[in-house]
Amino acid sequence: MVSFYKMRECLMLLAVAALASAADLLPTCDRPVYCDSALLHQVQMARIYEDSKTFVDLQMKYNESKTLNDFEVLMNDTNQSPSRAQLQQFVDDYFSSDGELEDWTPSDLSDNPAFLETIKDKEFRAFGKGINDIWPLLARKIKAAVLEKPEQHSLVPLTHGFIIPGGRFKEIYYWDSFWIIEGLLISGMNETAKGMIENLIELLIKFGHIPNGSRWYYQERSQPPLLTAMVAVYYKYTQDISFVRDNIGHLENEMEFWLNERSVNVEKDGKNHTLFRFFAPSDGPRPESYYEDYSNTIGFSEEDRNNFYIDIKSAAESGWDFSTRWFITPDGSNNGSLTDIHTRYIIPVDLNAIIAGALQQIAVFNALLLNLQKSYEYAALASDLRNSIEAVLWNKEDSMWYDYNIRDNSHRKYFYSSNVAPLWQNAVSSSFLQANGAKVMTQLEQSGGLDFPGGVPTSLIRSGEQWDFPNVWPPEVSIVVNALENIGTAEAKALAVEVAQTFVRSCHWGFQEYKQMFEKYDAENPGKYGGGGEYNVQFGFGWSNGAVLEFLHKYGSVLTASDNNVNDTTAAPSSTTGPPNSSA
Ligand SMILES: *[C@@H]1O[C@H](CO)[C@@H](O)[C@H](O)[C@H]1NC(C)=O
Ligand SMILES: *[C@@H]1O[C@H](CO)[C@@H](O)[C@H](O)[C@H]1NC(C)=O
Ligand SMILES: *[C@@H]1O[C@H](CO)[C@@H](O)[C@H](O)[C@H]1NC(C)=O
Ligand SMILES: *[C@@H]1O[C@H](CO)[C@@H](O)[C@H](O)[C@H]1NC(C)=O
Ligand SMILES: *[C@@H]1O[C@H](CO)[C@@H](O)[C@H](O)[C@H]1NC(C)=O
Ligand SMILES: *[C@@H]1O[C@H](CO)[C@@H](O)[C@H](O)[C@H]1NC(C)=O
Ligand SMILES: CC(=O)N[C@H]1CO[C@H](CO)[C@@H](O)[C@@H]1O
Repeated sequence: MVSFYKMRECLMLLAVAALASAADLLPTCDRPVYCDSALLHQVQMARIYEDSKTFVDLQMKYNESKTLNDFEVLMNDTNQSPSRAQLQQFVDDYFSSDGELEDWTPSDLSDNPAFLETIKDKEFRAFGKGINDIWPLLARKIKAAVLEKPEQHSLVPLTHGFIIPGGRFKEIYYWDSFWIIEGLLISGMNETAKGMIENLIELLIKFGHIPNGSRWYYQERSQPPLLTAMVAVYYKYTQDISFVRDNIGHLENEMEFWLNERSVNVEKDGKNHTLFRFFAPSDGPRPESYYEDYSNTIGFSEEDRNNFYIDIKSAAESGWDFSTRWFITPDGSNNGSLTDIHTRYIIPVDLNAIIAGALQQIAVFNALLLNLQKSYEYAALASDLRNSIEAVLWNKEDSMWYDYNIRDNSHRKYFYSSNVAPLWQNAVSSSFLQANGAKVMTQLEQSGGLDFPGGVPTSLIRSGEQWDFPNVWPPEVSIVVNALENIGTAEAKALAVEVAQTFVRSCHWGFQEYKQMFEKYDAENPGKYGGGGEYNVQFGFGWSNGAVLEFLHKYGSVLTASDNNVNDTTAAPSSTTGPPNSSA
């Protein structure tokens, strides 16, 4: 591991170059059919499918060179402008939607996992069982056909079976997997959880980083780097030290990627700091949202268009696709629209907290493995980053962390659920926590973000984007609850329980009403799903199941399905409770 200090000089030069120019960009991926070709452009712009992701998920019937060559013939025959019907015909002749994944029954699935016994409220116990019963509906493995001709698929083959988020997200996704894995471990499915982690490590080995999801067209984008946190939670449940020993090198490699490719120097109060941002510098629209990205840039200059594509992919890398968090208007505010997206100029609180947490965890793992020198080095890196987070992202007057705008060196003083991520990731020193923990809690209470009956929204801005008000995203509720918990005071713990209870009740109502778990919820309407953004709400849903199981497991002895149940934890399940009859 090269130290921050040795890297610093060179990184600053790189960062400045990257900020200055969008030249010399790589294509989105090494598979032209799926990422960078006239074929992709024509098919996506003709809107052969309503959802742009549908086309890039098809498999080729012939090899890549035949497919591209025959398409060129069609282009030549039609004076470079094939009709919609001709394109449809080509797609039908050259692609198939046979399906690349098949259902899979995890061998460690249990009908009645032990954690259910610890849930006092009977309705919630039934809810926990209902969610446990969803796992097999979301379990997939790769079909043998994909392994025979992997070059004819956008899907990247993986060795182990896995749990998908659900709906249009039918492959393995990176940060979703953190909450899925925690849920699996609570359900007693330690082998499935381990297989999920091993799959992500296969992707890391193949690409040098973990892409957004297991598709070639996600190649150049990663996601919030929670791999180390996944290994930590797996270790917590299994004490499987040999797994840690076998994989610690990969965890270190992932940190190297972020350090080399995603760090920037930030000068503040006469001091230089190395911090991290989301940044996916590659050419062209996102293949799976090609029509949307291309249409958004009509009328742009070439430079603005390239910058837009990079910032939109960088925002997708954040997991928050999309949100006012990434908008910078000419006056520097977040009150804009998608064309104001400037992700590269924003130093995000959550990303930096996650990396600080990972560096510290790698130090702990190395200590357990008796690699003391390495442990010491990583602890120093973690401490360095914690100090930078405090120096740059912490706002003393408001007692809160904020994303930082490096274009005009200012805090973005808005409520975002991600603001408290340093507490979640233990990315604060204990003296800092002592001095400020209670103040952060007060600030959070006064922000208004905890005042909604459907859970904690990601922001308080009704922008129409899916990572803004009124949407409640399950992983973010988990971040806020754990942040409160980690403040450590009795008041903060009580508030954590309250926030968890509001959210679990909301999901429970939704589950009773619709027999579904949603990918996102509505802060103002408990049990209803959220909307906005570029696709419809998805069912399933991996991280929602994980977050609810986390809360039922953590607080099962005190949570209640309704105020009436407070003194009657054996209340009969309401007549509408039942298993989900469908999913994904
Ligand atoms: C692709 O398929 C064509 C026709 O089936 C064949 O002639 C060609 O050799 C193949 N090319 C590659 C690179 O496999
Ligand atoms: C398409 O037309 C161009 C220009 O005439 C030619 O160079 C190219 O070989 C043609 N492509 C195919 C696949 O026939
Ligand atoms: C997973 O859990 C089972 C049952 O508790 C146990 O027998 C097994 O050893 C565990 N596997 C690992 C990798 O910890
Ligand atoms: C921070 O880095 C810049 C760019 O290398 C350098 O000019 C500046 O002197 C540094 N500031 C401090 C306080 O070290
Ligand atoms: C945001 O911009 C819109 C349209 O320009 C304006 O109506 C609204 O008042 C602005 N909101 C804030 C909070 O500044
Ligand atoms: C539950 O019991 C406590 C103590 O007996 C009582 O004060 C409270 O009103 C009861 N709550 C409900 C909802 O019945
Ligand atoms: C837009 C993008 O890059 N693709 C996906 C990355 O993964 C998340 C799921 O975590 C999706 O929401 C994005 O659409």
